[in-house]
Amino acid sequence: MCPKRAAGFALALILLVLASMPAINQAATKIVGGSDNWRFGFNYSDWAHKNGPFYQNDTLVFKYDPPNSTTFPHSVYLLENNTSYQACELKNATLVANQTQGGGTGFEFVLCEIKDYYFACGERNGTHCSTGLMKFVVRPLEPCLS
Ligand SMILES: [Cu+2]
Repeated sequence: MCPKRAAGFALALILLVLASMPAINQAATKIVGGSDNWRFGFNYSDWAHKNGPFYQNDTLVFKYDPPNSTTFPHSVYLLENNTSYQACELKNATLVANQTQGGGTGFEFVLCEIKDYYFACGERNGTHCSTGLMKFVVRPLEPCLS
């Protein structure tokens, strides 16, 4: 990009950021599972019900240790639809965060769209999703501008 255009682009970007600030200020960051983080056997559907509503541009943080000798590896997938969600079917699922991405401060996922997000752990062929309850649905609401 040439300098003149870059300057114009930067100005446009600043204006865009300023214009969208009320929405940014309202966006929340929530750690999935709270202090339980992302683990086997915690009821995440229950967590989602208790910690909603979620809004567009909110950030979900998935925290889980990278594979080691004392913990199960975990991951984060988006399942295709409600049918695959109910069955914990990973065949057409999309990998969102691999086994190591939940380490440290965790993996951040921004709820950019207003749609149903079917989250699940993809480990052990769906067993973490079904037996381990590592799944939940989120449908963000449109942020209201006050
Ligand atoms: Cu898992």
